[in-house]
Amino acid sequence: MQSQPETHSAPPFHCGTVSIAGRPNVGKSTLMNILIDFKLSAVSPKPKTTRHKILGVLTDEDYQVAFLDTPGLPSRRHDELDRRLLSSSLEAIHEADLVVMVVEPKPPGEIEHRLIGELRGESKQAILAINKIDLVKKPELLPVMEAYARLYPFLEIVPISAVQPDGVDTLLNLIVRHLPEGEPLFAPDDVTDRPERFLAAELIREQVFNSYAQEVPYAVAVEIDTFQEQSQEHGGKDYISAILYVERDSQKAILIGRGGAMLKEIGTQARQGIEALLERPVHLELWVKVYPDWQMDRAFLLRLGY
Ligand SMILES: Nc1nc2c(ncn2[C@@H]2O[C@H](COP(=O)(O)OP(=O)(O)O)[C@@H](O)[C@H]2O)c(=O)[nH]1
Ligand SMILES: [Mg+2]
Repeated sequence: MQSQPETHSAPPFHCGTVSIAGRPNVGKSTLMNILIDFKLSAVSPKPKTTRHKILGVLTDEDYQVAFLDTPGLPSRRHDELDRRLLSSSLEAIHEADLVVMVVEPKPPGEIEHRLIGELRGESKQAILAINKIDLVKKPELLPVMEAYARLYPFLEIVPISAVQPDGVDTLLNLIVRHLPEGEPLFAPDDVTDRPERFLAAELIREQVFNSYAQEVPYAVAVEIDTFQEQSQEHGGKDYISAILYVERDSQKAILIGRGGAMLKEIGTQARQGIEALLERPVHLELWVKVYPDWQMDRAFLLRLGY
């Protein structure tokens, strides 16, 4: 190819897929939401809130990053759902141009060793983000950074706090710097490839995770039954009806609450979240059904996009 005399040298455009990996509850979804500046991925104080590989796209003048939030590596593999969570997390690592491995400011444990094994297997380019540094004192960080540096040739090791947020801009700059040059894959306004009905179901599931104690959230699957935009029957609001599947009658009773109070509360919270997402008024109806062992039903899991 003949070299052209350059009159304007625009900075190169960096573009690529970045998988956010790590054990459950380290703050992967919180980090992705803050990075893309959009409340896309469900967040709760409980591990394994995320059940899908979720794409979040961030576009700027000279870069586009396609982040993949992942369920994270579970420590156990009991049922079909666990297996799917693990395989979609591993898939996301394989697909990525770059992996951001998120850890807590603690020495590496079994899951971290396993994850690094996966990275090593493919000689993956990876950045380590040590999250939740707001919870520890500075001197505690250094030995953690050293321990990780010994385990894998991370491109960068960046201490951050996704909630404050602190260090996230630095992290983003480093991510972009290490992405290949290339053309954008998504339109500038695209935030995700997930349809609105998926995001609505996730907002409902997030409320369940934030409103109930241990057992119930893990027993719940949410399916959007009807999604009618600007329904005439509902005064021009979007009409959404969703089914919350639980495994047992006892869970159904807990989910609904005395006189339906709990379900009503979840409905109100979720509706507000969905309205913020769609920027339209919404009429939301929630139904509860018992479906024993839905976590074992491969076809059902596929239907829900797991
Ligand atoms: N103190 C603190 N908490 C955080 C931070 N990042 C996330 N969290 C909390 O950790 C919990 C799990 O976060 P989430 O993003 O759902 O983790 P994920 O399972 O890795 O996606 C939530 O309660 C978050 O608010 C952080 O930087 N500092
Ligand atoms: Mg998550």
